[in-house]
Amino acid sequence: ATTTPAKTTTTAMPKITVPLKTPPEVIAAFEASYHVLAKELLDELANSYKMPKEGVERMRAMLDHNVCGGKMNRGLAVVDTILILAQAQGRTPTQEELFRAHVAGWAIEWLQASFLVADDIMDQSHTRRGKPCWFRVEDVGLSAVNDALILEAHLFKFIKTHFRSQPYYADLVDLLHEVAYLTELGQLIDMLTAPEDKVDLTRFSLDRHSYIVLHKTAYYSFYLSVAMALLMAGITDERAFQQAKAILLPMGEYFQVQDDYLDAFADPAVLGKIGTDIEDNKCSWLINSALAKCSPAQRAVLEANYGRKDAKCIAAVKQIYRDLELERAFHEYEAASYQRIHALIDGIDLSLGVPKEVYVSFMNKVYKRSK
Ligand code: GPP
Ligand code: MG
Ligand code: MG
Ligand code: MG
Repeated sequence: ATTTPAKTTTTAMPKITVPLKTPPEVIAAFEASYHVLAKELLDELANSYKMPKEGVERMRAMLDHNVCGGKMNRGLAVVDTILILAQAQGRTPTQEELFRAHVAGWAIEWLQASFLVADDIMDQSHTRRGKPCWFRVEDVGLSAVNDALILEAHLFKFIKTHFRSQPYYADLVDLLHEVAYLTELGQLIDMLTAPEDKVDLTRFSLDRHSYIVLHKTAYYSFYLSVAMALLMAGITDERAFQQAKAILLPMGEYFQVQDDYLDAFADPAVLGKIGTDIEDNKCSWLINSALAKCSPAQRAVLEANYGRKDAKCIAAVKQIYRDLELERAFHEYEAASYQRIHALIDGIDLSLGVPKEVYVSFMNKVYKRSK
């Protein structure tokens, strides 16, 4: 009951079944590889870098706090894609291929950890994955800035260890650098559009929102997983990468709109983080939708209360969101996005060697999520 019916395609691809959820044994194997990579990094610190024991222990705590405990959608998407691509070729991946898929998946999870540690400082957030943000942990503080830099350095270390003998190693490293850069550009515009204590709602627009979410989220959260798997599967046709972007970037945009929606409307106990977009003056999907629908009087309330670190102001903005029925608007957007993305998937060129199931499986992970 956990599988979608296999779809028959017009080309001669073998039958592929996509589990609605990644099976628990696939998740357990992926998690086991985290411990392998963390141990490699920590052993190297002690042995090659002669780091004092105290430093190694601090690094271990930093990794456990920041890399673990997430949904692992991005990392598992690499594994799922490798499994589906192998199935399409009528074979099962070797143990080495599977382990390399894990390493590539953890590279994205490490990159994400690096971004989140930094993002939580910039957004002055409180909790993440049900725990205090790393910079709020006692004795961490702004040394978390260095930890964010270390997390990024780590992934290039273990990518080198496990991929340097592969013919696509340079392409893989280049892809990671490019996607990290795109994410940082998105974060720049996110921050620039949300100055503290300078609320100017005319700064916001859906165009600005699209630029931000495409860059800060869609590339690293969606395109990167599949692009890494394509490189690993030996797919070199540029059109396969363009096709992946054409589907996964809209999927990433949808995902960040969900993130913006959940920021104000989800239960923090379920979401694992407390929303800060209203007080942080963020160019969120919700404020843009509110501005498109509000009356002049409601706009005045938003002007007076948005971007202020005061519980009463936040409540006033949320009340306008409710009065404008933005929850309903979001659910309409969600249904329309689902249709649009499935239409994109249905239109793919199967001759490029990437079955639809790669994209269906990714969409299954995020559609109607509550955290
Ligand atoms: C999500 O923004 C985007 C990121 C976490 C990327 C950050 C990129 C850097 C280069 C630091 P968000 O602030 O809405 O995420 P969240 O809601 O999880 O805090
Ligand atoms: Mg944030
Ligand atoms: Mg942010
Ligand atoms: Mg957010």
